Amino acid sequence: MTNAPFALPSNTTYVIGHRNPDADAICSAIAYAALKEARGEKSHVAARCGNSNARIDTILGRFRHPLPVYLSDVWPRVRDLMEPGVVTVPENATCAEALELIDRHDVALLPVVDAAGRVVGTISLPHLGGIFIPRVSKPKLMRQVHGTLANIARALKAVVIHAVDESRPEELYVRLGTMDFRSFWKISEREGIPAANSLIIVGDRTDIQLRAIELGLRGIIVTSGLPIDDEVVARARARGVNVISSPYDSATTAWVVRTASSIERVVERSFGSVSRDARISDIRRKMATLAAPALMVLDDDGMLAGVLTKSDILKPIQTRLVLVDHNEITQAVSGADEVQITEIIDHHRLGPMNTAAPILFINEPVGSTCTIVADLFRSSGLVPSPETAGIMMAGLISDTLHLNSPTTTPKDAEILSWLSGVAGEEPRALAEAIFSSGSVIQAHTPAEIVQADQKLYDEDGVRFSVSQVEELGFSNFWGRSVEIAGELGELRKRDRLSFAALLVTDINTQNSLLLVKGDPDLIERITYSQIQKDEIFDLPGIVSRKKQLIPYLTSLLREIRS
Ligand SMILES: [Mn+2]
Repeated sequence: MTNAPFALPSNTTYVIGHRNPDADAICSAIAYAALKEARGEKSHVAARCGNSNARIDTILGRFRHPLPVYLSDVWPRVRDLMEPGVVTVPENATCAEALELIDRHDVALLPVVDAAGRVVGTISLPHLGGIFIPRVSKPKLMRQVHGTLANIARALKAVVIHAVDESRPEELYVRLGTMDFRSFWKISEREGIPAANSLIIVGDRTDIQLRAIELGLRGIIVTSGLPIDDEVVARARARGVNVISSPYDSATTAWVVRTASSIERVVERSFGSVSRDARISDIRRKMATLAAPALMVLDDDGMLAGVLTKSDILKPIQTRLVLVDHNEITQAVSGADEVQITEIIDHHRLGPMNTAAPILFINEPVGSTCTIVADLFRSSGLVPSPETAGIMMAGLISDTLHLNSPTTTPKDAEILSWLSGVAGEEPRALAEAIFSSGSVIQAHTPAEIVQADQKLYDEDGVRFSVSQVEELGFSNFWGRSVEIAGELGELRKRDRLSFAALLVTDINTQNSLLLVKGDPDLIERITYSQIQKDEIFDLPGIVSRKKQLIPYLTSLLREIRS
C-alpha cells in the first residue's frame, strides 16, 4: 500500500477536524491555527481529512481563504523514521575498507551494493570477526587471503616494485619468512600449499628472498621499507614473482594483509527489506523477531532509500495533531491513534479516547467549535482578522442553523454578534449565502450524499453510521429517495454496520426525515411515525444529530441490550 505519501515535516502540528468534514470542522481548524499563530506558537497548520463541499467552498471563497492541507492519513511510515543518508560499501571492497567505514560512521551494519547501486547483502562486525579473530584450530585458514595483489598493496600502502597480473582475484596463503634458510618452505610443502598461491613476508633476508623467487612463489613482501637488492628484483622479474615493499614491520604487515581480503565471502546475502511507505505499526512485529540489527529500506525501483534500525523504530513519532470538532477516534483521520494528539477542542459527546500524556482538552456544550475558538480569542485579549472572524461566523451559523438548532446556547448568540462586529459581516446575509449554497442531494451521486457528512459510532461494540444532509425543503430528497435508500443499504453492508442512517434536515422548517437501513430489531423500536414502508421516518423539530438524534438512537440500543 503506497497510499498518500504526503511528506510530513517533522515539527508541524496539524489542526484537523473530523472525517467527512462539515463547515464547522474546516472553519474551526483554520481559526484555531490562526489563534495559535496570534499567540506566537509556531508551526500549527490547518488540515482536513476529507473533501470540500459547496457550502465550504462558498464560505472560503467569501473570505478568500484556501482549503486546509489535505491529509489522507497520518500513519507513521518507514520513511519518517529511517536513516536516509546511508553509507554503503561496494561488493568488491576489502574487509579493511568495510571495517574503516563501520568505524568512521559508527554503524552496526553496512549495506553492500553492486555496481548499479542495488543491495546484494549486508556486512557487520560479527561477519568481519571471522577474518580478524584467530581460529587456532584452523591455522591454514588464518593465513588465507582471498583477494587481489593490487588490494593487498593498497591495504599495506605499499610500494609495488614488480607486479604481474595483480588484479586477478585469487586465494593466497601468507607465511612469515622468519625461520632458518634450511627450514623455509618445509611447512608449506607439508600443508600442500602450491608455490603459486604463496606469499612470503620477509625482512632484509636476501637468502630467503632469493629462495622464494627460485621456488616460484606468487610474491614476496619486504617489510619496514627495508632496501631490496638489485639482484633480487632482477631475478623476481625474470621468474615472474611479485615484489612489494611494505612500510610496516612484519607483525603489522601480517595483520594488515589479511584485511585485504575481499568482503565477497563474508557478505550476508540474506537480508530483510521493507518499502519506504510501509506503516511502522505493520513492521513492529517483523522488527522484533529480526536477527539482523536493521532492515534495508527500498524505494519503488528496488534501490536503497535508507536503513531502519531497531533503535529507529523506538524514536518518538514527530507528527502531532490538535483535534477540533470531534473527539472520537473512529471519526478522526486514519492513523490518529499512532501519533501524538496534543489538544482536543470540541463540542460533541465524549467518546472512548486514550492518550499517553496529559493534554489540553476543551469540551463545551455550545453550538459550534468555532464558538469555542472565538471565545479563546476573546479571553486571550486577541482580535482575529476580519477574514478569520468571518470564517468563525460561518462555522457557527452552519452548525447552529443560524442559532435555530437546539444545540444553540446564549453564548453562541453573544459570540456571533462579537464576531459580526470584527468581520464587518451581517449574520443574516452570511446565513443566506451559506444555506443557499447548493443542494448536496441535487449536485451529488447517492454514494456521495450518504458519505458527505457521515460519522461512525461505536457504542459498546455496536458499530453504526449516521449521515446528515441539510436542504432547503425536501423536494430534492423525495425525487431521489429510492436510490439514496439503496446506497445507504450498500454502505451498511460494505462497512459491516449494525445500521446506517441518514438525517435529511429542512433548514426552512427545522424538521427532518430519517432514513434507516439495518437491524429490524432497532427499526421496530423507532417511535417516530413511518412515512413509507421504506424505513423513512418523520422527525418533526429534530435538526441536531449530536444533541437529539444520537442520544435517541443510543437509548434504543440500550433498550435492546437490557
Ligand atoms: Mn461542529
